[in-house]
Amino acid sequence: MPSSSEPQVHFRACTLCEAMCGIRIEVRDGRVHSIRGDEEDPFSRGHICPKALALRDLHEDPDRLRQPMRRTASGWEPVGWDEALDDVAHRLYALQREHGNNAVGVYLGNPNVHNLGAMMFAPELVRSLHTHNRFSATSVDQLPHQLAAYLMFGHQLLVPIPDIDHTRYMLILGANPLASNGSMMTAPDVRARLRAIQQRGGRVVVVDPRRTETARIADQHVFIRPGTDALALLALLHVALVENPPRLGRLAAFVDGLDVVREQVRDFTPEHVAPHTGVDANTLRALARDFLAADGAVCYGRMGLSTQPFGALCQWLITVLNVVTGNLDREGGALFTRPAFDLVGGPRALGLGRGSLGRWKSRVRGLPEFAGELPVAVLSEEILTEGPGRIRALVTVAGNPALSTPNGAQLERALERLDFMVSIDPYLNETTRHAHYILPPVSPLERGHYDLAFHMLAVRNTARYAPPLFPPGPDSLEDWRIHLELKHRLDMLRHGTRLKDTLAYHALKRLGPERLLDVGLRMGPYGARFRPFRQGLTLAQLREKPHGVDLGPLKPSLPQRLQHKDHRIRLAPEPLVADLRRLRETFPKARVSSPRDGELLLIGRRHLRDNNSWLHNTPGLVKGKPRCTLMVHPEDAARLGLVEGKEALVTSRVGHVTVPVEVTDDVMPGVVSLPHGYGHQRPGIRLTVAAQHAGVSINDLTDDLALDAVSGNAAFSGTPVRVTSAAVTGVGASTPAA
Ligand SMILES: Nc1nc2c(c(=O)[nH]1)N[C@H]1C(S)=C(S)[C@@H](COP(=O)(O)OP(=O)(O)OC[C@H]3O[C@@H](n4cnc5c(=O)[nH]c(N)nc54)[C@H](O)[C@@H]3O)O[C@H]1N2
Ligand SMILES: Nc1nc2c(c(=O)[nH]1)N[C@H]1C(S)=C(S)[C@@H](COP(=O)(O)OP(=O)(O)OC[C@H]3O[C@@H](n4cnc5c(=O)[nH]c(N)nc54)[C@H](O)[C@@H]3O)O[C@H]1N2
Ligand code: SF4
Ligand SMILES: [Mo]
Repeated sequence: MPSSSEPQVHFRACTLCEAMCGIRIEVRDGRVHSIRGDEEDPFSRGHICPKALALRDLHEDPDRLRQPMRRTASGWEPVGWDEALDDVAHRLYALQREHGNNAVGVYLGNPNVHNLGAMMFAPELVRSLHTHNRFSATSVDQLPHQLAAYLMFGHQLLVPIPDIDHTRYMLILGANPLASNGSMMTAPDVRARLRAIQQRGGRVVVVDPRRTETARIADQHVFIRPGTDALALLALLHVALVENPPRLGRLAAFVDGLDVVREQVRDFTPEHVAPHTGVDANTLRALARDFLAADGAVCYGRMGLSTQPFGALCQWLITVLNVVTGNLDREGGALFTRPAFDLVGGPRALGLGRGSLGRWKSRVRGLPEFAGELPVAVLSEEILTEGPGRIRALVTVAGNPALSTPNGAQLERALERLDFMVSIDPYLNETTRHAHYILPPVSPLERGHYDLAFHMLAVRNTARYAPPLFPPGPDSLEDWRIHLELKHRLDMLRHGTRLKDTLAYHALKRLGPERLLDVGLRMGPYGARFRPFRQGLTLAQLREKPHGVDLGPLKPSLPQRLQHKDHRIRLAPEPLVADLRRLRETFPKARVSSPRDGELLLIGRRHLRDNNSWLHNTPGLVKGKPRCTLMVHPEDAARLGLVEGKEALVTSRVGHVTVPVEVTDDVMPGVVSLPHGYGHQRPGIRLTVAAQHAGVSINDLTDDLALDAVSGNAAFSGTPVRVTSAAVTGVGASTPAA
């Protein structure tokens, strides 16, 4: 570890987004001097984005909490770890004894999946809470992908990944990888990879209600009305299956349900769906024709498709399109990964459950669990609605649901009603300000790192481990230690001191994430265990390869890789086929649905320099023009009297915000766009820089009642709103938060 004044160089992967770019950190005098792209990383080849430098800023941020904090009548006070952990465990357990285990809720946020220790130990903490009220950012994000994978392939993480490096036709719906750097598709330097498709004679097509950064470099951009993609996909399938013979190729031997799908798509002609989607029938036919003609085509859809009222249908139909055109499990289509630490096919104890559906239901709205979790959109009603089983205490782990979940303002009112709340988080922010305790982990540079999640989703098989760059402070704990310490205390309160719990605690503490990682690597597909006479992959080997190792391109792996017992693909899972009825009712043939008079449809957006809600405290990332603006089409602006740079009042069923207008024909007429992750004007937060770039929270407008009915995922896209000039109405404040 660096200590002398000699410059030292350290290699690791950036943990801020899914691209897992290799970075080269130069340390001088014990401080980060520079962060650059690692040219020798076989996967990212030197690529980084402006966010990488935030790793230094996070490490040095004076606002970052470095010891546990307790909220008192007179404000926050630091407190020792043992005292904090003991008190937290006691208070959680006391509430469970009095009101039942479900009185405690838990929410896991996105950064957990970028954290090796949290990936391994947060599930332990969650299990030790013995509650059905488990929530995570999954249900405001990729839940439809996981549900479709579970139903079709038998495992929630067996998600097909676009073979971006070999495809000749990439149809992208509701994703903006040039800003997001790719999602459910780990692909550092997406721009170069998309360009390469074009250079080898292929095409990139983007379907999006906004002409995004990605749409700008695509060969074709198609506007679509928010929330109607399932119809467009059905029309593509109509052309592929009804007007053409199916081309499953070798997949035909292990696909069930083709006839059901063909029957279902029969009436979804391009002509039928065109008035609803706003995409004309000729365009849809041309898309289908090009897709069918390409030697290696892939359809890929992300947030814009997952977070709409038919999110699960969208993700299902995307995969169906890839299957029936013979593009699943082939080079240039969509393939499954074969990661060194395999969360799907590896030993059960080290993997993630296959998934499950409807083992229990939420108390108030009766929504089914998926993979042990309930949709986070019900969290606030589960706190606010009286009666037995009400959530009275909450544990948040690396999450900011006040800004990241629908109707965040209502959730904040609910958080104030809790008897007890604890947050494992480095910041005093919009969510954690409601907690009684905040337990801060070490900085990202003070922990070892291996991407358990994103190697699962990467467009190439690689593996990389990095040890901590800086030794953790003397009185600081990594996330996993906080999880383990809390779990141990809860176990002891619940069961008394049992020998097996004590042994397990000490064993896990000694092993830590690194030793478990080593076991997983050895037992994985490249591991030493299966190759006794040859060298296989171990952690020790990875330690010697600081740039990571290349394990080759994605390869066909079916039917062996399928996780249903019969190793077959279920093309027409019952819950998804059944949901087509709701789609038909929502978009009847006879009548074209249009937004109610005067209503616009709100969609979100991401910017390269934002990272969900929590990177706005980094000066380098918030400088420049304010980015939290409402994009409005010129026709709508003129009709509504909205002026560039002037404030508009945006109102939805659940709240209102006031935000500057940006007039641009990059959005479709009838559609407005706000970024998510802003809204730092809340009192009591300790985010000095972010508070000066507060913006407003889109989730003060999004509706906790708007869900994808099958998956329970939040349906952010297409929130109906009214927009007026704030100058006219004279309203000047955004939705008051608790
Ligand atoms: N309207 C709308 N809402 C959205 C989205 C959208 O597109 N539109 N996107 C959704 C998506 S895709 C996601 S993933 C969610 C994200 O939702 P969340 O995960 O709830 O929110 P984040 O903004 O990622 O906040 C992460 C929190 O973790 C803390 N943190 C950061 N690093 C660490 C760490 O190493 N350890 C610990 N313990 N804490 C850490 C931060 O301080 C912050 O409080 O938001 C969703 N919300
Ligand atoms: N810079 C940056 N990078 C990030 C993040 C970040 O906050 N900032 N967040 C990370 C996370 S957690 C995630 S999950 C990923 C998300 O990665 P992406 O999904 O690629 O990111 P988004 O920008 O949300 O892209 C969604 C797109 O869907 C479009 N859209 C909205 N509604 C509809 C619709 O109804 N139909 C169609 N066809 N399109 C629609 C939007 O206009 C937008 O362009 O990004 C990750 N990377
Ligand atoms: S693209 Fe993502 S992983 Fe790469 S440097 Fe930027 S934030 Fe980090
Ligand atoms: Mo996400």
